[in-house]
Amino acid sequence: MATKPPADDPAQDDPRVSPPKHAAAGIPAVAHSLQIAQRQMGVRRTARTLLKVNQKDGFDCPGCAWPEGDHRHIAEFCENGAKAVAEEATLRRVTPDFFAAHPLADLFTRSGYWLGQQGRITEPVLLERGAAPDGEDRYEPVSWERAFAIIAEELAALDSPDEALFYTSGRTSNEAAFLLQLFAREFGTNNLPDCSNMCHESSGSALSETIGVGKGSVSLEDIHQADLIIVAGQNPGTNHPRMLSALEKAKSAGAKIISVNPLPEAGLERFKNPQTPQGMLKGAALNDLFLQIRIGGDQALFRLLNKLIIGTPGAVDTAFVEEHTHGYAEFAAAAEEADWADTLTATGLERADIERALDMVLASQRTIVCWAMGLTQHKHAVPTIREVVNFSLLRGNIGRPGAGVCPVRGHSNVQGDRTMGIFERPAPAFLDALDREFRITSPRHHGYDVVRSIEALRDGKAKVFFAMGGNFVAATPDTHVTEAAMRNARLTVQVSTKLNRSHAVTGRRALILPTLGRTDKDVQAGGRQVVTVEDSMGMVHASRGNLPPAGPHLLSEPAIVARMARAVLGPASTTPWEDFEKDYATIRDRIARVVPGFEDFNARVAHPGGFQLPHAPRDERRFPTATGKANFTAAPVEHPELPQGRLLLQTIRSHDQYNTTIYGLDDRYRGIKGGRRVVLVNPDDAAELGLADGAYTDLVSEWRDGVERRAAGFRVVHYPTARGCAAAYYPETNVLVPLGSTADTSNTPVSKSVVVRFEQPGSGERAGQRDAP
Ligand SMILES: Nc1nc2c(c(=O)[nH]1)N[C@H]1C(S)=C(S)[C@@H](COP(=O)(O)OP(=O)(O)OC[C@H]3O[C@@H](n4cnc5c(=O)[nH]c(N)nc54)[C@H](O)[C@@H]3O)O[C@H]1N2
Ligand SMILES: Nc1nc2c(c(=O)[nH]1)N[C@H]1C(S)=C(S)[C@@H](COP(=O)(O)OP(=O)(O)OC[C@H]3O[C@@H](n4cnc5c(=O)[nH]c(N)nc54)[C@H](O)[C@@H]3O)O[C@H]1N2
Ligand SMILES: [Mo]
Repeated sequence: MATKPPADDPAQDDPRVSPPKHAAAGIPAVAHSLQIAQRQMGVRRTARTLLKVNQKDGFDCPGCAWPEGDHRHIAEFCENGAKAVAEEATLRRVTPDFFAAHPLADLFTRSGYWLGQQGRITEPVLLERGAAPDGEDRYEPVSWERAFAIIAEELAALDSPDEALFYTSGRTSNEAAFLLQLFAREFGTNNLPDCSNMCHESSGSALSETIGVGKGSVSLEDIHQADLIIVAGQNPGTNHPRMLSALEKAKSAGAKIISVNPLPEAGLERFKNPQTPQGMLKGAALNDLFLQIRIGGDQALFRLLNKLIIGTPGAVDTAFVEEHTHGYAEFAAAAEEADWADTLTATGLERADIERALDMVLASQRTIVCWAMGLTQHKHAVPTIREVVNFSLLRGNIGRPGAGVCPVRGHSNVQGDRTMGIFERPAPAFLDALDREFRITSPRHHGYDVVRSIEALRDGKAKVFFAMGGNFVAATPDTHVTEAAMRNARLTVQVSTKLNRSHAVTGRRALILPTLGRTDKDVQAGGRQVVTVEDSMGMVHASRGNLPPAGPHLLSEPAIVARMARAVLGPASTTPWEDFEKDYATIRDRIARVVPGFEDFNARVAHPGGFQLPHAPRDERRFPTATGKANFTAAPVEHPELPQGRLLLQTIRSHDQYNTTIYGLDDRYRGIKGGRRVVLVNPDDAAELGLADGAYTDLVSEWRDGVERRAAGFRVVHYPTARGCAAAYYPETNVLVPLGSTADTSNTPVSKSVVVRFEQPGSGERAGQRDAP
């Protein structure tokens, strides 16, 4: 039967290991995604659903935030998009019977994979810890009315609105996000942490300060027109597969590609485009140069390149620098100090590699730098990205075709949620507009981000936690600290499509509120609704689900916020929450009046393909920064220090996962099958450390607070990563990331450079580990 979840919860530390692949996509990708899709939803629904992904009258893919482009193929194919859709459109269901059979203590022992495989949640449920006569805490059905009354009761009991936290994950539509932030501010808090705090916050911080807008400056067309594309700290073959088609197109127009990564990632080596017969069989090599950098070495690399550019006569675009930038002299003086020997140490690269990169940079008139978590999740992430901006400014590569900075976003609407005001440090101008429109008084003091939210829960300063999607407990650092913090809450509320670990670690009272996903048809009193999203390149477009919802009791995200708001704020609120729920166009009318760039929102989003938001640096070479110009910055160069006998661990995604959602236990491109508790180590480092391939080891993280953080029972895999570096999957390794280890300025957890030592597992044997810590 197509829809049965796996009965057992397999151990995840005994994979089959084969050499990594050198090409991505192709026939295995199609086969693998269809297999996963049909397992979840059968053959007919698979066909019906996958045909609607990213079509102009269909829904926005709940996978990544890569843009669609104007010429869509019928069923533009993306393996991981297909898996994301299958995961949501599954025919498996989690009903109240499931919760009766699986008390909290049982859910807690399950892996994230097993929990997710159970299917879509169909009814609201409530758990009251310690209330069951048999002593077994379990979720029980609760009416929506009662659920909202409980939220109202717990919020009313707080000493201050700042004791409540409203988390958002990046799948939430613009409409739901706008309502949630409005509700939070009307209630009286800016505590709006979101997944962005753990993701591209460093990009936002670096870009707003230097170019005046916290978003990337390129469109898909620019990618197609570039001479040189540098992909630094990103694994598009797995995480943004459709980006490979864009890179292929750029290449066929003559572009060169440099990838900067400690790992040789299959998609960048060779891409087999499933859209063309030729591509499917042979594929195209994408990479012209692979810089196998040491983790955390990027700032040093870009700084030296910048010095070399400045030292090359005629290489700096002096007209651009003079007219549009600020701080050049100071920056040039700092760059002058960059030193070959230090850079080679920091990067682990050869001099010849950097010289080749420089030649390609100087030969290019239009350069784009793309990046993702490999740059954002380090202590010095913000100065690293600022250095990328310096690099772009030097040759005038911002604000003209085929050039720019391109942080590639993660969740499909994470950028839109921020545009809608999901931010703990909102701009005063945004709050002024919100207040005028709704005749409210938003608080002006900043709220908590993700890390500060955990600290607040831990310290008893926050007592109600509400999550619009996501999996806060598993996605955040320092798992044991976070779990203890969560249990301190009086009430935790999870608005979710599927089960995850955050449902197994709860406050004293816990609600699970089941909601519609992207693929579900959304019908309200005012008729069939569409929602809107913004992709990584600032294109806003409509998304229309077409499947019957997972059950009759689900509410949409906007409906949940609207009803919660009415229950909590009562008649004192003059906001028309009921109208908002009935007809989302009325929400968009308000967005149009509050958020710049959304004028005439309803009319413009009705246009197939949507519209592009303005971006002053990209469109007019105008830089709305404090100096009124694009800012060069000259931070000291840093790179992680590594004591003897330790490696720098980065925590990454496998090919079969979407963040904490585990689709399967394989990482095909890296040659890992049937398990996730692996650690990838360079064979030379392994030899020095006495780590045989296939041996089991505990990972112990070392951090200045002296607390021991251990992830037990990982199988060692000898792998061609850069020297001094190791890699293992997230979220299994989040237990190793100290809560206090965050990026300067952005406060993003440092998930990509954790200093670890290796210890023999206590038992001397593998322990049959699942992924639950
Ligand atoms: N299928 C699928 N798609 C996804 C996701 C998913 O989990 N699954 N997640 C989505 C989300 S929310 C996000 S944010 C993105 C994440 O997309 P990515 O950022 O591609 O995801 P990661 O797996 O974290 O990979 C980080 C990459 O950076 C490299 N790296 C690590 N440290 C360094 C460094 O110091 N320097 C350099 N130059 N490189 C480094 C790693 O080797 C790896 O290739 O993908 C989105 N899309
Ligand atoms: N160690 C380490 N930690 C990391 C990272 C890392 O690279 N390393 N990456 C970080 C990054 S980049 C990110 S973005 C975060 C991700 O953090 P989150 O966004 O919190 O986590 P997800 O795993 O994406 O959330 C998955 C859950 O969202 C719910 N969901 C899915 N679709 C919907 C929907 O349409 N509506 C609602 N309401 N719920 C839905 C489902 O219940 C599902 O279980 O993790 C961060 N944590
Ligand atoms: Mo992300």
